[in-house]
Amino acid sequence: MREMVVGSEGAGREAAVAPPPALLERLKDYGQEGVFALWDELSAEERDLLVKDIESLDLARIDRIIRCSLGSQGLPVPAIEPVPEANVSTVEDRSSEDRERWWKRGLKAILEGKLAVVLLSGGQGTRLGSSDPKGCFNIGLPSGKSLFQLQAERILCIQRLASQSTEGSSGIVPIHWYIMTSPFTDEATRKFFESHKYFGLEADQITFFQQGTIPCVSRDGRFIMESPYKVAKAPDGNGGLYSALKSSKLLEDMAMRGVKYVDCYGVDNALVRVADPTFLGYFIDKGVAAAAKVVRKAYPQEKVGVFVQHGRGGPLTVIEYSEMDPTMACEINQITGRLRYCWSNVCLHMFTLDFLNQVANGLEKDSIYHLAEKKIPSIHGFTMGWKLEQFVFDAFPYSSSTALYEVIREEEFAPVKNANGASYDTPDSARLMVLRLHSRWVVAAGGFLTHSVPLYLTGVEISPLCSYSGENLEAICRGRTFHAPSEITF
Ligand code: UD2
Repeated sequence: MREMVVGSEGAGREAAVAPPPALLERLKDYGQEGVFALWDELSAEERDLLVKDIESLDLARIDRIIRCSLGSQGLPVPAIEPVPEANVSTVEDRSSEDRERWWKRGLKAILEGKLAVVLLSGGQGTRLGSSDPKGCFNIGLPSGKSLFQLQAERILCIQRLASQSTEGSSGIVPIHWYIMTSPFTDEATRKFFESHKYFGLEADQITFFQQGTIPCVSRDGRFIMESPYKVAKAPDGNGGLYSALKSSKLLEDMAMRGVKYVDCYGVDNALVRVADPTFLGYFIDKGVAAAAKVVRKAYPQEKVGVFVQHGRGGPLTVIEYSEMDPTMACEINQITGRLRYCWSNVCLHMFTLDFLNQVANGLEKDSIYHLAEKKIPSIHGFTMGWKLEQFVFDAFPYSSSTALYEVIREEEFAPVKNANGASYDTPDSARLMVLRLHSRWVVAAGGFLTHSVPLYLTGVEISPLCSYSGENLEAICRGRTFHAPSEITF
């Protein structure tokens, strides 16, 4: 690093400015002084950008996270057990009376304004091969609707059903929709909603907020430089939700609106039942702090987390597919013949607002982040390094009581993860799941289908504005014939 230039020979030249000493000292405290390695080659403007970038970082917190996360590698994993069957409400356990009761109870709570919805939409659509936010993606349904539009219209439908569920109700009570974005998805997401006039929702019933980002680090914990004057950063995982809700004071916003329950889900599921009254009614009935919808795992290597219990009687949590021991994933329950760890996380969660407040403070102190080894774009080309993430299901161990609610995969879980051409979780596979489910609804309501290609390759789509989960279709379908592929709407 060049010393300060003095004397006549330096008069005409730009004085070589050293990095701010105090900032340099702080970086040395954390072993991150390497960010200034190219200082001498930077222009004055670039130096200013670099200093501002470093000053935007909470160095003490990031250092604690890096040390705790890298330090926890290889530590013994606490003993885990499969989830006790008593914690799971299975489809076969529940009667139609249960479902009816929960449906009505959920609609009542929604009409009372007690439910808010949180959409996790900060992920980048890397695997999908799209640079747009995943919610913008059109999976090729006859209507051409995006995932965002399908989800917005399901909210509209539930608002209508809630207002109709009580005699003399005072009309539509908007469900507030909090949409978490990241720096990669925020602008495009807001523009997409604005250009589609919020899909019929009120603009003021939607709140966009950004999750945090965190530096990417080399294997030995050093910041990776994206450019000579910028630290490489990545979103802090969908578990960044909790600190984002806290820092943006949205938990207070929810309390001010009278919210008691929060439905939290991932955007990339074409069959997601947003603001599901039955799930809400079940959740209220159980009186627990946290709940999740689960499906039976299809096969050991399926890319889903699985719920486990930390030791007998311990709290429930999820082991992500990327952190699951392959041998453990294949273990079979000798009595049932099913996978021992069979209850899959499908990113469909329900929390009480009280619990979210508890987690938002607890997780802040929890500095162990998940490490994902990725190729990070850097000044040295693509560099293998770590992205540090928190997962939304890291909250479950904070819950003294977690209930799991089995749903049928073909009705509620159609992941959109990979570009068409991949063997699973593609827009094509998700589209077919939607068309097959809705075709079954039409037939169940007395309708008939004709099709010019084999039925297993097509079907009809029912607009969420007509029906949320197959209800109220008799009047539209009975005795009528529909040609697949087509959309049935009002
Ligand atoms: C998620 C679940 C996995 C399983 C699978 C089913 C987590 C951590 N893992 O795996 O257990 O349920 O889905 O499809 O939930 N997101 C953000 N910010 C981020 C990263 C992700 O908002 O920083 C959102 C993302 O937009 C999506 C959801 O979280 O809505 C799932 O994220 P993902 O695609 O990274 O998770 P995936 O598919 O690896």
